Amino acid sequence: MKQKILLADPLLKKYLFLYQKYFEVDTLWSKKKLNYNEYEGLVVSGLFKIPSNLYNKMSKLKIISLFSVGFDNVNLDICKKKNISVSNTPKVLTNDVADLALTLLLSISRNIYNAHNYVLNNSWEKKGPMDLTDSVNKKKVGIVGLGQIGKKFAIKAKALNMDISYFGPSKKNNNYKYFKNLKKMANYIDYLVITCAGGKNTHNLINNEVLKCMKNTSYLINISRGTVIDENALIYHLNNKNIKGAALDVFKSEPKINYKLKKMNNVILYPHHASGTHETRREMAELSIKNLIQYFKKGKPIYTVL
Ligand code: 8YV
Repeated sequence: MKQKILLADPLLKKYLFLYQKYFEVDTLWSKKKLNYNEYEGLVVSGLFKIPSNLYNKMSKLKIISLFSVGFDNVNLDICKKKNISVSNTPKVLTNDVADLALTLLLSISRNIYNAHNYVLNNSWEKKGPMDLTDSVNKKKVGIVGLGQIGKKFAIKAKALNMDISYFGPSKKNNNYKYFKNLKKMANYIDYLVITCAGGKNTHNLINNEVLKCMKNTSYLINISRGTVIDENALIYHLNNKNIKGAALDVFKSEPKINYKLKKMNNVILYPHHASGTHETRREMAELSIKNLIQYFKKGKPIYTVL
């Protein structure tokens, strides 16, 4: 008999047919009245904030299979108490997320968004050449959190002849420059690239004190979680041109974005879509299914968060 699982958010709609091959599936977005006590598995994306009453409503829940590598949207304390296993989808998204970090870095440096508009609104014809942009060649990039995505990003940035440094809890076995002190790194680099995990350990890690140390020629790129940055402090420093620009894939209260960010021309905004390619999302769906299958067979998913 197939296990009953619940898919939580419409982001998973496209892959419903894949889950249906192996499980009896209901979806939170259907109009159908659901009996929450039936489901043994719950699948959520990294964007889905699990309401706390859902843990209680789902009395048979055995596993939360994340359609993401990040798991800051899951209350691990409750899961531990209720003996709910939690799995995620690392590795399959690493390349695309690192690529997006690089895309944002290059786009903000070469002023792609304003350049595109410069052509569209005929400024090129009327005013002549646009303002010069910034080269990334030989520039210093500081990575906050050298995990799988940070490491992959470093390799790609190195290929652009960038000088790599990183900040994290411990020095790793590589040739990159290590900073134990984030403020010192913020002061040293031309690009601060945030790739660390979200959650309470990194909440507002990039605060006013860190931002104050950045140079007025430097840029900030965030593909981690909006919670890692004190967004009001960032807006203040961007407005005052203490930082040259920011390119952001994630936001504090996404998908609602602080209106002040929308008014700035020294930012590039991306809708939390770093893993949003056909290829990677398909692999994430397949891996989240494999996690469920292995859990139901062997009591342990392939990638265990808890
Ligand atoms: C997705 C993510 O955008 O993996 C993560 O942690 O945030 C992203 O891959 C998100 O999970 C959509 O499902």
